[in-house]
Amino acid sequence: MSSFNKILEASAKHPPAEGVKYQYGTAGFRMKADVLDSVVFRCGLVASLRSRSLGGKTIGVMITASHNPPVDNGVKLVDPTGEMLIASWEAYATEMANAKTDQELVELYKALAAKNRIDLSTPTHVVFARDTRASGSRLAACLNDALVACEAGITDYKILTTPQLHYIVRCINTKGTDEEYGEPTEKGYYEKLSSAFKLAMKNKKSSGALTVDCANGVGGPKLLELIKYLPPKDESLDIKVVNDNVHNPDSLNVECGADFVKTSQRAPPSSKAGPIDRCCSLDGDADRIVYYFTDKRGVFHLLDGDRIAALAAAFLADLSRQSGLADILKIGVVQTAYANGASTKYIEKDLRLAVRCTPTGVKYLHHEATNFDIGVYFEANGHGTVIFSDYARKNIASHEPKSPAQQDALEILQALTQLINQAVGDALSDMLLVEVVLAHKGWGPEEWLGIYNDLPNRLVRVVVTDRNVFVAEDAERRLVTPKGAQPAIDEAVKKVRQGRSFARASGTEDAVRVYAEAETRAEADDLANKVAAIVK
Ligand code: 16G
Ligand code: ZN
Repeated sequence: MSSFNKILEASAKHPPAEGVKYQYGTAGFRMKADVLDSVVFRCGLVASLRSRSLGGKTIGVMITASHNPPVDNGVKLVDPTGEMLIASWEAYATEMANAKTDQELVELYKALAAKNRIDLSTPTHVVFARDTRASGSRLAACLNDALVACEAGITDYKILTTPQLHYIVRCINTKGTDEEYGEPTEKGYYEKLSSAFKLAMKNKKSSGALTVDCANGVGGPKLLELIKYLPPKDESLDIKVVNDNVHNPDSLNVECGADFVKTSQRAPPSSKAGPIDRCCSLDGDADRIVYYFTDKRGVFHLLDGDRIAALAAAFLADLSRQSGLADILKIGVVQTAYANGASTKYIEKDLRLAVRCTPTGVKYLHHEATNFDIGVYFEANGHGTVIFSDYARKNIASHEPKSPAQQDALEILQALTQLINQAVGDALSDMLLVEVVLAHKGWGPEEWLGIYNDLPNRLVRVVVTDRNVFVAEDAERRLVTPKGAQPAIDEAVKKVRQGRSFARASGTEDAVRVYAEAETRAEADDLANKVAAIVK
């Protein structure tokens, strides 16, 4: 049977749901799991084409819906560097997902191959994994059917965190090159992180335990595995794992996890942490993290992505100075418009580092961060990492220290280039990074909170008839249309002290989001409501 006929036959077993329009959004396809079979199947076809278009490089497919409810699922593709799929191929995935018939799908497959001059006999390799959702194994079987039909090389890594799959893709594609990233196995991932962590800690011991809320998702079992590779808790870092129940898939992201904590601005109700206890929460696929604690008066404090970026940037700037590399390494921080104005001010004025702003979505931040030698990027919601350029990596690896102090700082910096996931934001790697910084500074969460005072802010979700009329510019900080909206927002902003506000169409929901900050809580709330009324 020809390979086209095999695809036709296999596709017939995975018909699309009627009346559903699919779109590859900011983080892939994401919706109710029961309408995703055809989409995941078709993503298999796209992944194999993408792999063939790059001469057989390995492509990843991750089945997850991150912080969404348990009934949802999703699928996203990983490019050979371990970064997200390039935008032009997102459009192909959307086209394929919306093909009405099996025949139309095969015609599209052929057309894409022709358009990109893809030789369909090129060997191909697609690796995939899923989070702990109940629908994951069914969807993985759909993907597998597609890969078999188009004669792809397949490796099923079963259950992994999203960043682990990105790591594996990067390892496979760099194997045997100068850029070799690590062993393309889950064990290789733990070994790389734990040995880098040991080196970066330099025998420092963290003060007090760290409680990690794993959102009842894949981060739980994976963190428990990672802990086996870390130094004994009484010598280094004591991690208490909570919300790691993956046997009840219905508890995933429910009243716990990074999104719950960030959105509701409180600890998971199940939390047993005491005053000043350091806590953090991962999201459902462990690519996002936020820290928090409750002070002695019982007031909750969030240490979000902006704080992680500020902490990491401060530490990296110190290390590059202390190691004698400050003159040759350009360090910068990338944020989105959601970053609290106080964090931006702290980074620019106190740390004297460059700050860039991009539209929302990890791929934009990641791309912008590559313009620095050391690019720190975080969204306020906890997605982010630090990227070292080739130039930075080479200089950090080969620099000759001129004193024991320089040597010390250099060794930590070298370890950080290994500890921090270079492919994508990674909650487990980010957590170890934060722990290294806090241990070296001898800080607890209060000192970290004290680096700047957040401006009071408010986020409002506005349901509109058509979010597509909300076109933004200047990294989503200003609206081009509807006409008249931006001048009205400017007017409202002018009236409050330290005011800043913007409205942007969500990339994941049918809504417009309004953000406002100001000197006081009342002014921030008032400004958010005014801007919401303008866009409604
Ligand atoms: C997606 C993005 C996330 C962003 C969020 C914004 C990735 C992996 N995820 O979840 O970074 O913050 O969308 O959602 O890029 P919104 O457009 O609905 O506000
Ligand atoms: Zn996630």
